[in-house]
Amino acid sequence: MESALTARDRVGVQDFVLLENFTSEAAFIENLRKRFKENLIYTYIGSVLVSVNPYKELEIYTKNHMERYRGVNFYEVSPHIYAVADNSYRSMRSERKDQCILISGESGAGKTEASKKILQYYAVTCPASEQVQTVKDRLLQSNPVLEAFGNAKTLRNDNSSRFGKYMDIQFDFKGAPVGGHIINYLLEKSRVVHQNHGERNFHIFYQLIEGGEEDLLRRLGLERNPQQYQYLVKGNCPKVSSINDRSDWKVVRKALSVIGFNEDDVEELLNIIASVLHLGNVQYGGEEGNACITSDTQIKYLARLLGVNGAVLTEALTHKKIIAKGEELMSPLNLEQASSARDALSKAVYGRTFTWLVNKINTSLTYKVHTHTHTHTHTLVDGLLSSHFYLCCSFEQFCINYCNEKLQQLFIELTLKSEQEEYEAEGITWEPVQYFNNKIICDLVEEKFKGIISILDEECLRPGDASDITFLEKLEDIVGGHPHFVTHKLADAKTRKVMGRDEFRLQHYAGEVNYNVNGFLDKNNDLLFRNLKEVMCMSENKILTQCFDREELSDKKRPDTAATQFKASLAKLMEILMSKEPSYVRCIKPNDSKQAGRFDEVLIRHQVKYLGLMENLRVRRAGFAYRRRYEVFLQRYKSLCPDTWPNWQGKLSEGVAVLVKHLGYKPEEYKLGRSKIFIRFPKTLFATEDALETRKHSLATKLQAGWRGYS
Ligand code: AD9
Ligand code: MG
Repeated sequence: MESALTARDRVGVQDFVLLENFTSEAAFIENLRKRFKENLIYTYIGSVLVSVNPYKELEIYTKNHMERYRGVNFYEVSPHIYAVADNSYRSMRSERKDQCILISGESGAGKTEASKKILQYYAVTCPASEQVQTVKDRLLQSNPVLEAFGNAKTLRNDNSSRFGKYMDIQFDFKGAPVGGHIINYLLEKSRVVHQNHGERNFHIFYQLIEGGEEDLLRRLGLERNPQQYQYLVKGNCPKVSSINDRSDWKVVRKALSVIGFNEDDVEELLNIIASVLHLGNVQYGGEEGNACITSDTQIKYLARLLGVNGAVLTEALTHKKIIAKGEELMSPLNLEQASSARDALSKAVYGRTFTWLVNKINTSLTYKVHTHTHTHTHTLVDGLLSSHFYLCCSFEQFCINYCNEKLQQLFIELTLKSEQEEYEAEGITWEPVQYFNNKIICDLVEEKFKGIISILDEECLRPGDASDITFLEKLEDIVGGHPHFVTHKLADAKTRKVMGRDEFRLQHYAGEVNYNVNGFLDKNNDLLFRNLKEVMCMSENKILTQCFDREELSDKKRPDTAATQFKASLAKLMEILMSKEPSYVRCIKPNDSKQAGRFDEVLIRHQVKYLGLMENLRVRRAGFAYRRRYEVFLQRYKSLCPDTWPNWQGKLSEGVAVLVKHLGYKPEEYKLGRSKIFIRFPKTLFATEDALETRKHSLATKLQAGWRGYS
């Protein structure tokens, strides 16, 4: 039998708080490596779950595994995503408090897979009636649909979520899921019209082309060859070995009907998807710089599929409506303007259809209130975080990194808060922990009037010569003195070497990032020419009539900019999350080649840093490494003390006091709270674990000797 000591040597500790040298990043990574080698992909930091993507199927997600984690305390079984799901579910039921699970990590780290595992866990283990079964099915089936429309093959992940997702599940008083709600954030719309080399557009396009039935494709005017479509050829990557578009198409079609889409809905939806492909093939030519459309083939299809007038659409794709001296004039677009108007239309149509899709799924998940109205919600948040470590970032990454900062702030605040609350509840003196508060960076980005977003908005609204460069200059004027901000002009000689003149650099909590201001104004404006909007408002496509509201045309007020909308939705999200009890899953990607068994230390060290794991561990270890409820502690170790073994009769806390005295714990090594024992150093606990192991070993030897005696 392997002793506890050698087992620890081989597989590491299952909770980082038990690391002797808890401030050492090297020790942290070594522990992760040991466990990864043994296929132990999960490790805790207290109640935070750290997960390393194994890039292979592990036999740890069976129904048996689910059963094993049901109703069991965190530390009785090895770390698992099911333990987090189950604990969170039980807290919701017993404490009647809303819960949320925040899943973070860089692209390809396993966030989406983790959220699916949690959902499956609830689908299998929660009670179900017929009505509940429908909700469960719909919750599960919303995944393939959202992935078809919102995921794509990127260089980092063959199934990368190109949007952030917040998913609420409502449970009734019996603990059965009775409804749900999804909010989507920041769909990467630019992917619809452009993909980098080796990447693809959203899955749905390929699924439709590869899997769509003959007569469907005929109706949509599509050919069964993705290479025919301008919007699908940019990345030069029509096929991906890990993806079967044809069978995925079947899965998606089925999922749509489970969610409650009827044939009409599906037809209108596919009309739109096909229209985007036709739009991409609209080519411009023209004399004297004025754009005109070279062939009307696409316009014919577009007119039919979108239910719009072809001539009006043609005009809108080649002209811009301007109002001069109170009169409306059509001003011709040049080739470049026309192509970007066309692409803006494709992005708007796709983006709004995606939001429509989410709303439609939400309608199907809406909880129909019956006799009981008391529900608690459970939230899963996936995909809002991605890597900081791009050399140079764009507007989109700026938004994502801003979100990272906010979530980090929430994480630190809530971790500290829950530590503090636990100490108070247990009657133990709280020892304050020093930590870096990244509020200063959040303020730099979001503060009213003098934050980066406000400055950007102002430039977007300013008529005249506003440009990306004037935006950069404004930044220098207003936030130039901020300790976390620098530009080429303001930087010291060393930093200047690694910065372009059109960049600004933010010192994020996890490291420095350069942002190139190119495109910031356009992307933040996210404008669609008025006449294109008008055409869409006239569309007879039932989905588009919901996406393009005529009121938008009459409304004189400008819509909010992209960054301001995002800031508002983020503020709302933070408010929701603050009101819930959080659990965290921190996902780590072991290598950049999507390979099983490869542990790339440099890459992992980066992630440990930007996920703030060392900081998290420090906070968690500031007081006591280990804490356990009295009954759990006594149950596990009572055999080590004759006075508590086999059955302790008195109060649990007194039993534990007797037990630790017998084990020789020194007063500075532990504290007894109201319901828990707190142990300061891991070595104390290890000594007790080893004593337990030795006892089991000697019992087993005696038993064997006994049997031999009888045979
Ligand atoms: V992104 O930010 O959406 O680009 P995610 O969501 O973090 O990213 P995802 O969950 O999609 O990554 O995981 C990427 C791939 O890793 C999956 O398609 C699986 O092939 C693989 N993976 C992730 N987690 C597991 C796991 N627990 N077991 C086996 C896994 N494979
Ligand atoms: Mg994902």
